Parts: sequence; C-alpha cells; structure tokens
Amino acid sequence: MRLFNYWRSSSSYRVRLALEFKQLTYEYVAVSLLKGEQHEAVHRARNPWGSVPVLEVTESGRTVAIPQSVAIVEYLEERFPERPLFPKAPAERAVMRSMVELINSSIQPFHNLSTLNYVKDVLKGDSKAWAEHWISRGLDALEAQAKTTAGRFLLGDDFTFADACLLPQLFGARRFATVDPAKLPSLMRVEATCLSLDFVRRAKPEAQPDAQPA
Ligand SMILES: N[C@@H](CCC(=O)N[C@@H](CS)C(=O)NCC(=O)O)C(=O)O
Repeated sequence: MRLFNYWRSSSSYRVRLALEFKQLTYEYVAVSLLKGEQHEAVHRARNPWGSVPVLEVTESGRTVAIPQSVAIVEYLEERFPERPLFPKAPAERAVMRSMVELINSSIQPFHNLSTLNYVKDVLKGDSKAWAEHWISRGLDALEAQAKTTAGRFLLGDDFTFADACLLPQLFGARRFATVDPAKLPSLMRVEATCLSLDFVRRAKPEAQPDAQPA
C-alpha cells in the first residue's frame, strides 16, 4: 500500500493513525501542499478533487487509488478487521460515525487550506475569524457529546476511528485558532491518553519524513 500524504495534513494524520493502530506497513509518499503538488496532473489523476490523503492499493493484480480519509479508513477496517477501529454494537458504531462526521464535515473543511485562501483572497474576508468560529463551534459540540460517551477514549475505553479524527483535529485547530483547554476537558483528557501511546507517536506529524522544523 502507498499513502500519498503530507505531514501536516490533518486528514492524512487520521489515516496514518489507522494504519499504525492496525500495525500495517505502507510506503509513505509525500505530496507537498506548500509547493502545491496536490494540484499537479499526476496527483489529480489519483484524486480529481486535489487533496490528500490518497491510499493506493493493489487487489487481484489491479491497482486502485482511494481518496478521502473516511473511505480509506472504512476500506482498511473491512480489509484488515483484526484490531478493529469501529465498535461492535450498532448504536456505538453510529455514535462513533457521528463524531467522525462532525470533524470530517463540520469542522475540517472550514479550515482547509483552499477554503481559507478563498475566504481571504476571493471574498476578502477575515479567514482567521472564519476558522476560529467553525473550529470553536465544532469542538464545543464534540466536547458536549464526549461528556456522556468518553472513558479513556472518546467512546469508552477502546481507541476508535473517532479518536483517530480527534487528535488531528486538535492539531489542526491549534494552527488556525486558539483552543482553550478549560472549555474542552474531556477532549484534552482523551488527547493526553492517546499521545502517550507508541503507535500514536509514530503517526504524529513531527515524526514524518517530510516534516519541517517549527
Ligand atoms: N474530506 C477529505 C478532506 C481532504 C483535505 O481537505 N485535505 C487537505 C489537507 S488536510 C488538502 O489536501 N488540502 C489541499 C488544498 O486545500 O489545496 C478527506 O478526509 O480526505
């Protein structure tokens, strides 16, 4: 498997967490968002939307490119069900998916690079205020949900895909907004637990081959 990704991309970080959690080996291929490599024809052929991550897999001699981190992680879960990232009980699975979607659809797209550039350069808006608003609204909602569901992790005591979305989301949020730990005690507690785990350390942005010094 080859993962086309970028060290600082939060959606890429989700997939690296899933791969590391499942103890899968993969080839790391860096696509520099800083240099605009996501828009080059060779990458658009893998993902016409022009974003990372993309996972390339070969099955029965056929190579397929899978864009979109949620689709990628669902594929990994189906193909490598050992060490599951999805809870067994249907209601818990649904709650987990709701957290994944809150992050994937209602927070991250609002602070994605091309969104912020559009708000700033085309609409002449205040992209920082825009990002702060959506990040704070989304994290507040996730904190309220986590209050009733979290144990060591967002859903009880097992690491799930929701945690693999939370860590990158907090990482991304801090790049674009002020994250007040006092308002998010459950999320902060879960994050601290996750950051102490070895497989999480391997997936972190700073640990990637294309990472740049701060
Ligand atoms: N929903 C997509 C989001 C992908 C996405 O927005 N990726 C960002 C990095 S986190 C990207 O490639 N941005 C490049 C750009 O906006 O030009 C996913 O989960 O894969």
